[in-house]
Amino acid sequence: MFTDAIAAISTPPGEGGIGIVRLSGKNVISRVEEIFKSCKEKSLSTVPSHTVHYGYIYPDQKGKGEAIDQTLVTIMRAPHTYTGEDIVEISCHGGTIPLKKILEACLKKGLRLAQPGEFTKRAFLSGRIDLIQAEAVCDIIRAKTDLALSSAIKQLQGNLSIRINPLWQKIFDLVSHLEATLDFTDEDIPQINTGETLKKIDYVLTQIKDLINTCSVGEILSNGLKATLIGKPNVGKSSLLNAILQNEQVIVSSTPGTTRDLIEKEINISGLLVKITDTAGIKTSGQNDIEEKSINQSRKAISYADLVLFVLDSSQDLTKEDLSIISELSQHSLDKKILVILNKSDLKQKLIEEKLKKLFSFFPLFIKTSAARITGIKELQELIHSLYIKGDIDVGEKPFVTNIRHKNILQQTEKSLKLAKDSLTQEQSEEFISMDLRNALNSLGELTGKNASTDLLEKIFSTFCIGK
Ligand SMILES: Nc1nc2c(ncn2[C@@H]2O[C@H](COP(=O)(O)OP(=O)(O)OP(=O)(O)O)[C@@H](O)[C@H]2O)c(=O)[nH]1
Ligand SMILES: [Mg+2]
Repeated sequence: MFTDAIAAISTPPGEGGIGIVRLSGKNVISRVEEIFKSCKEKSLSTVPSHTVHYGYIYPDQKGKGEAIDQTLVTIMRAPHTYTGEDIVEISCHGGTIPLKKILEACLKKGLRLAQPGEFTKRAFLSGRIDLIQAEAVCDIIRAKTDLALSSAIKQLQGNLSIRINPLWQKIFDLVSHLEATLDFTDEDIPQINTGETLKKIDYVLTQIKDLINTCSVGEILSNGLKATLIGKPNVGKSSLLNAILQNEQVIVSSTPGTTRDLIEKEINISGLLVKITDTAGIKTSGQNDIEEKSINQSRKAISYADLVLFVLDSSQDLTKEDLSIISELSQHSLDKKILVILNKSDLKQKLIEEKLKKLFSFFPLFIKTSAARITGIKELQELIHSLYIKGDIDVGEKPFVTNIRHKNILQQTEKSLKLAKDSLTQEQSEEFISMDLRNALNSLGELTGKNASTDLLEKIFSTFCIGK
């Protein structure tokens, strides 16, 4: 455990109803006692744990000079605290000056200013939470939607760790057995059974693959769904975006080629963060340099998207531009979801949905809209939501891998396990099998933090805010 004590302002800068200075570590209660005058004449050193006390904080010593602020002081004694150490939280009025002065008073009593994420780092180092849970704290703070929050809180409650820990244990048992047979050749340790060992490795591999498969959805949960509006000029892409956003944020005009740069807007569709990019209408070729560049940009935007919203003007027959986009999209039909929007449904219709479906069998979904009359927009949003929420994202207890560090480690573990499996089936020396399994074990240990290096911890916690 640490021998020093830390302090920081835990609430965000600016004005607020209340502000909190948080302290953790050795002797924090007795140090606050020196500057806190309880209105009920209580001594903080003897009050029970997890109790709140009303009184005044002074700059140097209680009762000496002018009080800084009227406060509520919460006392939490080790070990049942966030950091596992004694914690004091001073709630004062939420202004920059009272918070700053209370923090200064604490620092004068020998506390040190906490580094970013240091409270959570102490929680991790004291074994209160593992590294996956520590990272979830950051995800909770940064969650942009209900779904992101729901996934992060489950991660904090340990739903991913519960899946990882038994896998780590299984590999650990295999490695221990293998290394024992290698180290103590004279003793009576039974040789490993190839069939059984393969079975065990396969089991862990399947579990790891299952988790890796959740990464793409996990990415959508944490960073949002990337949707791109694609179509030839003038079909109403920008008008559709405005209709979805419910205001005129993007320029619309009857002149084809209005949109030139990519425009990204965020919208929260029932808890799902959707980042919609409006693009320049794609023509078979641009007439000038700027048009050519805009068209190329649009093509690139297709490759970034999770979901392509392909817009057609249903009041016109298909043109060669539509057909060329369709042929381009057909190459993405396996790696992306594609939704065909038949816009301008308020005008006399030339495109018949049924005929189109036959023509382009790879398009899974069609929807009719009128950006001008704002019809079909709600249905479009519901369709996007149901495509992911009822489709890929089952918001049950199943964990999603939302963190790129976790994804990389799981892929690394998968690689090592496959190598171990190969070594085993090729009847290579047990040293090789043991080495591959140990690599897998170390990777998983890095994931939960069992064997995370100081550098790694530094890297992770430095992205946290101060006071967390
Ligand atoms: N009647 C009708 N007109 C529409 C509809 N949606 C868009 N428009 C009109 O179609 C024209 C083109 O709309 P935009 O939203 O600028 O089309 P775009 O696809 O973004 O065009 P570019 O940016 O040039 O590629 C404008 O005059 C819109 O008012 C619709 O649903 N019905
Ligand atoms: Mg436009």
